[in-house]
Amino acid sequence: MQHQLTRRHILGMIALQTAATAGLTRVGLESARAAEPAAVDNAPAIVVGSGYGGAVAALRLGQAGIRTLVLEMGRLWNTAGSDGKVFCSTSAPDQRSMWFRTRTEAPLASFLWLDVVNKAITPYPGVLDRVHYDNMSVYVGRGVGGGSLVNGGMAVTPLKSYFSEQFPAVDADEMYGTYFPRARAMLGVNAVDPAWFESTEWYRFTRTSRKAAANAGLRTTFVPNVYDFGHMQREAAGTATRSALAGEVIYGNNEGKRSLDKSYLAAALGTGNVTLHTLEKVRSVSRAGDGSYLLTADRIDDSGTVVETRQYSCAYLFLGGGSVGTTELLVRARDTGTLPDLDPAVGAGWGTNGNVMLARANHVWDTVGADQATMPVMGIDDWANPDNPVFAEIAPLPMGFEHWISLYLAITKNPERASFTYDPASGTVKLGWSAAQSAVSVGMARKLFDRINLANLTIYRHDLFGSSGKVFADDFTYHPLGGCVLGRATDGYGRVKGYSRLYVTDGSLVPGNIGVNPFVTITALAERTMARVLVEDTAP
Ligand code: FAE
Repeated sequence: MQHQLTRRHILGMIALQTAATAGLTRVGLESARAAEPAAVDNAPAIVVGSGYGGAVAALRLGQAGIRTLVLEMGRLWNTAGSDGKVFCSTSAPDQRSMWFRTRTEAPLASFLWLDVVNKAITPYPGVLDRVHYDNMSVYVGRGVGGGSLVNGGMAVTPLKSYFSEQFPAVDADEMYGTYFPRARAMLGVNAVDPAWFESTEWYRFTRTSRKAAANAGLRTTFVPNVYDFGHMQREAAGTATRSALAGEVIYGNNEGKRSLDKSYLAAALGTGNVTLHTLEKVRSVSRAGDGSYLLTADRIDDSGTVVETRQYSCAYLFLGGGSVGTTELLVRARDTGTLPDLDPAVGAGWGTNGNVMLARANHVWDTVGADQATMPVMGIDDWANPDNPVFAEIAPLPMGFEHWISLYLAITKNPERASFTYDPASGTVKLGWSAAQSAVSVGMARKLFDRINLANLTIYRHDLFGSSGKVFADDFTYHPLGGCVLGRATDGYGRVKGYSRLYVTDGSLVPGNIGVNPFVTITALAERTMARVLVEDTAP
């Protein structure tokens, strides 16, 4: 891994590890001595959520010497279960897999139309959640590290021209010169060794998809990742414990992946200024007469029972709950009157990054291999095609036997957007996404993959997304984006309109689509926000 660990990282990692071993739900630097930080009810700065946006905010606040409290609804994922592993495997999921479910809800629901994928589990604060709205569900990570715990690690920097199209008011030269490189370095982005890629059985599936794309005249491109490819090669050589080569990904990686608890969050804790409370869900935000923010948070136990409701206050509030987490909090605050001056643009501009999952059946001679690494390293890049811009990740489908399936997660340039609204009758926040809006993504994905099928004389698989024979999985997204769009619900730096000292730092800033997998963009934008805010806004 290119990234060098600093003393702060190491201290922070020890604190996280010791806190987990000691069963602490509050973590600070003192946790390195197995001491639980005292419960606090106020801090100069509070950060909600510990995904990419939250982790960047926590580190930069801590480095600036500002005492900061991070509130995360998920748990700390550093303790081994009875099987000696922190995370459960994808093929034999247990309670650790999903957030308070009695049955797993994996994206690929079936094989040969058979209901063989999902399993009964005990409700528990598991690491992957699927948040259901009408016509769309959103996969998110839950725990210290948010989405970094469950994602495929693809660390893609968007095309500069498309970034500028989506963020016309942001200085793209500064982003590509300063903040994208800063984000990549901090995240520990690295690339697969091309020679190893060409020769290893573990990426046969990718080479087969590359050939099929080339037969249709399409370009493929390598994409970097935050999984340590040195570790992966050692896994292949039998000198390291297998994780990416043992089918682990959506329910967490036990080895190899540089998730946020090993990068930004470890460094944040290492500053000594950051405390993290786990299993605490912020349910409302309001403002006191003196201008400070008041938060109400429910602390839950492993059964999901609320064991305590706590009040917090802070001068500076950073929202990093992710596109749906942050947007739901703010829509609720505006429409129930606790933050009535929020802009009407809060809740609007949400999209799925045009996500569609699909699979093709290859000819018998085009094998994909029984052995497949779970970290994607290549995409079909047809984004420059003005008639039908699509970037399709070549996704793994490790089943331990040859199945001749090529799986893809297509990112399409779907212009459709939806809004979140508060429903007073049910007290819930709803998303106005329609099936017709998903059909736009499907139309674009179909156009590209019809072309690939035609050139290769191959067909789609009809058996992987439930018993109905669905070919295009268009009812879920891995890439929720928008809801508090930069420059609309906020100013050009994520400062929320209508309120001072209130910031959004996560995926809700991105206007619905970014053309590639989004976490590098989210991280880089958060770096840009923090750099500006720490200089311009009065230090607490
Ligand atoms: P996120 O990482 O979701 O973090 C939000 C955090 O806030 C979570 O830990 C929540 O539990 C917590 N939270 C939310 N609400 C509250 C509340 N009210 N109180 C307390 N805590 C709260 O947000 N992206 C890529 O770039 N490359 C990939 O390869 C990739 N693969 C993916 C695969 C899967 C299966 C999934 C689900 C996603 C994938 N993504 C990928 C998307 C990526 O993980 C996602 O864009 C980022 O995690 C979003 O970062 P945020 O900071 O917005």
